[in-house]
Amino acid sequence: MQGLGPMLALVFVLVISWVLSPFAAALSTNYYDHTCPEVESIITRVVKKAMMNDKTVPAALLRMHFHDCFIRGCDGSVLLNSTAKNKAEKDGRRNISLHAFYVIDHAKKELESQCPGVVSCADILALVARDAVALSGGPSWNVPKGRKDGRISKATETVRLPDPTFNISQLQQSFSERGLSLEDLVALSGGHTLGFAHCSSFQNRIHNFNSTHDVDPSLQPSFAASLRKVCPMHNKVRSAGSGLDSSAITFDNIYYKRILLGKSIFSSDEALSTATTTKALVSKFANSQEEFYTAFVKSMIKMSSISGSGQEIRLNCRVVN
Ligand code: HEM
Ligand SMILES: *[C@@H]1O[C@H](CO)[C@@H](O)[C@H](O)[C@H]1NC(C)=O
Ligand SMILES: *[C@@H]1O[C@H](CO)[C@@H](O)[C@H](O)[C@H]1NC(C)=O
Ligand SMILES: *[C@@H]1O[C@H](CO)[C@@H](O)[C@H](O)[C@H]1NC(C)=O
Ligand SMILES: CC(=O)N[C@H]1CO[C@H](CO)[C@@H](O)[C@@H]1O
Repeated sequence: MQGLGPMLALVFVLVISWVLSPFAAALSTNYYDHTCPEVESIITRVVKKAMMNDKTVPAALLRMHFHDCFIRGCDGSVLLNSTAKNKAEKDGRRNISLHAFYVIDHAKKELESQCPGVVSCADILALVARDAVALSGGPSWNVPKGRKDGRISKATETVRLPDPTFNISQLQQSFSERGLSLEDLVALSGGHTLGFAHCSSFQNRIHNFNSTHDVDPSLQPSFAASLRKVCPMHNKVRSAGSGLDSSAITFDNIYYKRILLGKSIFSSDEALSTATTTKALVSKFANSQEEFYTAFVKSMIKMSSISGSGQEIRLNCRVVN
């Protein structure tokens, strides 16, 4: 029985490392080369078509991928519908105005007819996010692929998404929990060059800011006045709000210029200018769109690689197999 001890130990080590290793193997840019060679062109065509009908689509898709990756890794959990027994992420807090899920459905339908059961919903999200940026005038990049879809989506977990009232330490904490640095935080916040915010998301800055200031003094006064005009204290217009920057359908570096001018929308945007390191990055990106694009691509690939524990290729992105 001499040899059994080490043998058991070896088996033990193998089992443990299998359990601890993320099921997801490393992602690769050529993942579907043999199984679904047209995957990217099919998806790009669907995104282009949707954008022609609705200019809000790119912003929605970019944000959807971010919300997916921040909860349970990039595993398509944000796409799952609630069921009788389970309230899903999309019906949780901080999901306000997630939309354009139909674009994912269209892409999935095309892909299922070309290469059934092959392309994960999580990969579709990563690809549509890249297309959303590129087709809005921003940079393009090679997307690593091979994510698997998860089977769990819980509304209660969306409280773990960063809140627009967060200060710099809270933002740093939220990003570092996911392996993302301060540079990733500043670069990825540049996603706010696209899209729209409802009044409720920046209400804290324009009414009852704190006991000494009704309005956040870091807001440029006439800009604050214009926000207060669209978003009065007891706002009744549910769709009211503001573009996230002055060119909300173009992916550019104006977002950073506006932070420096006191014209950002969320406290979390303004917060980037409150610490020396992050402020230096805001200035760098405000001065050079090139530098912003390079950093954004690097950080998107990083965020987009946060691994989940998905194990299947969903056939319908809204329901588990
Ligand atoms: C840093 C922490 C972040 C916070 C606190 C935050 C918060 C928010 C909030 C509150 C909204 C507006 C929701 C509404 O009022 O309708 C929003 C919109 C948006 N966010 Fe973020 N976000 C953050 C990071 C990101 C990242 C990393 C990305 C992508 C790279 C992103 C992309 C977007 C986009 C594109 C929109 C516009 C969505 C649309 O128009 O449909 N955000 N964000
Ligand atoms: C998911 O929910 C949406 C919106 O409520 C609904 O239109 C759609 O039919 C649902 N899809 C599935 C497969 O349950
Ligand atoms: C950020 O907010 C947290 C929670 O309110 C607080 O403990 C912390 O001191 C704040 N940090 C900064 C830099 O303001
Ligand atoms: C209100 O906010 C301003 C600007 O951040 C700050 O200077 C002031 O001390 C705050 N007042 C209170 C009572 O916290
Ligand atoms: C897409 C969306 O906004 N879904 C839901 C987000 O959560 C609220 C509150 O739980 C729901 O009313 C929305 O339908």
